[in-house]
Amino acid sequence: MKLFRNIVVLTGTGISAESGLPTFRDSGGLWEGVNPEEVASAAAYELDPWHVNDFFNMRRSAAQRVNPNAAHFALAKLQKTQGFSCYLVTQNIDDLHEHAGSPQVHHIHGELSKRRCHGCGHVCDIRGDIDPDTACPSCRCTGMARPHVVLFGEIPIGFDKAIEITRQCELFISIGTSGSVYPAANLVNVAYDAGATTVCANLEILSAGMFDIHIEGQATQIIPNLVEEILTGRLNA
Ligand code: BV8
Ligand code: ZN
Repeated sequence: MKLFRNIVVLTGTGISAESGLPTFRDSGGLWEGVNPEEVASAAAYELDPWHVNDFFNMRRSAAQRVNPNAAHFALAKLQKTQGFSCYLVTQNIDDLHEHAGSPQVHHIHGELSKRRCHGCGHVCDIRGDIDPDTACPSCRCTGMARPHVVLFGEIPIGFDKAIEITRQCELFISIGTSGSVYPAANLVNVAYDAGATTVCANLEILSAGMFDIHIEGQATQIIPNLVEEILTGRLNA
């Protein structure tokens, strides 16, 4: 057993599934019957911005109707416990980690609760739908509002920083992600190559990536236990 104090956690949609938000690749997921390239790619946005906006308006309205679950709360507790450093990187665009009290959340794929001006890049908060006539508060132009979300083909937000912090961690935990999307899916390899212990906590066991430990199950069951093991130095690594 070992006490880990310098931790990086990467989450995916699986951690929000029990809050009622769909994942992408499970049955009934967001990509079932939808071609991601048509609603979540840079090319799709250039071709038909309002088709892309509609897709994320639907996602934003769903995300505003759900609450964080025990897994989100457990991670917030780990982050707030004296003596532990836990850097949270999420691929999720919902704000359930924030609502669970996480003091730091790095959204490498953006956030539904923010919109960006396609003209000047100004980012501001948004609650309801993005509509075509919304004027940018900075450059005042209309018809250029888009979700502040990283589409396929776009550059993840602050990824160099995520790599830098992952390189220095002792423990890397991947929660509720299929590891299908790059470069996020590479973070476990960065941690492994830097000598960290790597943990995959997921509903299904993944063959991808260099994981030392696999914990299979629903996030609300396995994550509170995992956090307790980390806090009490009982993680069997
Ligand atoms: C980039 C937007 C250059 C917001 C997302 C060919 C090969 C390799 C790579 C590529 C390629 N062709 C193109 C690429 C690059 C591409 C990519 O990786 N494509 C994939 C599909 C092959 N990547 C990009 O375009 C990225 N940009 O590469 O730019 C660059 C690179 C480096 C540095 C600078 C520039 C941009 C990627 C971002 C795309 N935007 N989302 C949104 O809609 O949310 S991706 C989207 O899918 C998510 O954000 C997330 O990142 C990704 C994966 O989703 P998951 O969260 O893992 O969800 P999934 O359904 O897949 O899995 C859920 C898991 O949870 C399952 O395993 C399930 O078992 C588990 N689960 C379910 N329930 C529970 C559970 N676990 C626990 N408890 C439960 N209850
Ligand atoms: Zn603007």
